[in-house]
Amino acid sequence: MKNFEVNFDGLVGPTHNYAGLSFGNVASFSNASANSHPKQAALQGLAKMKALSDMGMKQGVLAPQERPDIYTLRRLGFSGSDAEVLEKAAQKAPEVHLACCSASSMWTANAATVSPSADTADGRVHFTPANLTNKFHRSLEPEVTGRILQGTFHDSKYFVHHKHLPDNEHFGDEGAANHTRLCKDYGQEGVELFVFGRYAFDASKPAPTKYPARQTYEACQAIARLHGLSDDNVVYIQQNPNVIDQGVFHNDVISVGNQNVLFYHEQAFADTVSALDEIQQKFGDSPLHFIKVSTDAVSVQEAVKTYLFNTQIITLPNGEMAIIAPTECQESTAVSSYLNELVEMGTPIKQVHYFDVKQSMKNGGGPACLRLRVALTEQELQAVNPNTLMNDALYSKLTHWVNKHYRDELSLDDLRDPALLAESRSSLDELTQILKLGSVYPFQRV
Ligand code: SUG
Repeated sequence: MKNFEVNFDGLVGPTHNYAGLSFGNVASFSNASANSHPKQAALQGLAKMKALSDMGMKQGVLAPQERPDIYTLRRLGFSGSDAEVLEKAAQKAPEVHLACCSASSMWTANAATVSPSADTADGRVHFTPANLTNKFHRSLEPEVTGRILQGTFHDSKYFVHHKHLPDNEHFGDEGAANHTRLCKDYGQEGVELFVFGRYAFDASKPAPTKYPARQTYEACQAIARLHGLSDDNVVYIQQNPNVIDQGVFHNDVISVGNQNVLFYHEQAFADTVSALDEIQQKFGDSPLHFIKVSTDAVSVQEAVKTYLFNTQIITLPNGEMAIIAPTECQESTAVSSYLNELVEMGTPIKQVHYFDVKQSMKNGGGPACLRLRVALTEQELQAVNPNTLMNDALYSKLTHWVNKHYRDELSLDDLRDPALLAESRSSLDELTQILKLGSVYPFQRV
């Protein structure tokens, strides 16, 4: 039986903007208030999905969320018609208004943590949406994310959906951005790596001092319990607090794994030696490639700027691995020469492909942020909502849909325009019909 790793990319929503909402995320802060280009952003994302599908990869798409989030604004005391709610919020609480307009659900690496059926006690694929408690704008996502995931993976014979963890910083959970799975084959039992930034219940343990650690150890443990993972197949690793303080707000900004490869920066983890020992011991005898990038070759600062580790490592149908990198890596002399050497080093990684996802990168989201990995058996893949799987027809429908509905450019001031709310809702209504997701959005449920 064949097994696949399917990348489910987030479709960029119509309100894509730069509001400087993510303290600790260097790109988000440095591009705050710049005008954004939602149409270009969505088309860049679709081009990456189409290219991976053309390489013979299985590729899916996850719908964006409804923004502006009028329901949250009402919960926070703004009243009147939808247009009045929007205008009052923009005037009286501009930061809250901007947070409720973010298209941040595009980074589906933060949508959920997923454990494939080969790893779980009941032999089904488990999903837990991330609660994203550390950032207000992102904490608005998990409810609808859960519905979108259920609309995509709806057969309970194969798929189990958990509720997101309690909405509290003690259980701060950022989903697959801090989770990597190593395995021999996607369908075989793997070792799941849960990377966290701090211990919530023990303040004496090391933690970053400048920027927040978004993920806790306790959240990782809760996910492993919910998913029915065996302790023999799980490794908990603390991120190096110093790299969080240099802008590594998620582990996928400093390391990435695929099958028998772990690609990481030498400063990524708090205690690298014991982490790698435990991984090796739990992985068993077969070859495991730990590809370490030294600070001399690429500094942490350069890694954060170029997103060398926010690359996707994919296994092509011919068995070779390829790195899907942002063009920022190509533009850096240090990183591009490292990548040129990497493909000659004798590791399974043999190719590099560069993609322009600059609209997303300007908010700190690289190729790997834009996708949620779901390892599936052939039968499980058959059970996925087929309308969400990329092919020529879906690509052309979605590019047409973006061109029809999205604005070319948005300023932060445009986010108070009630016409944008109407455009956003009518486009999403049409999208749920294209993807046959059902009524997942609040405006469709009243
Ligand atoms: O959570 N940026 C996102 C980027 C998420 C990247 N994901 C992964 N590394 N997997 C974040 O910080 C910025 C929004 C703004 O500033 O407008 C933002 O939310």
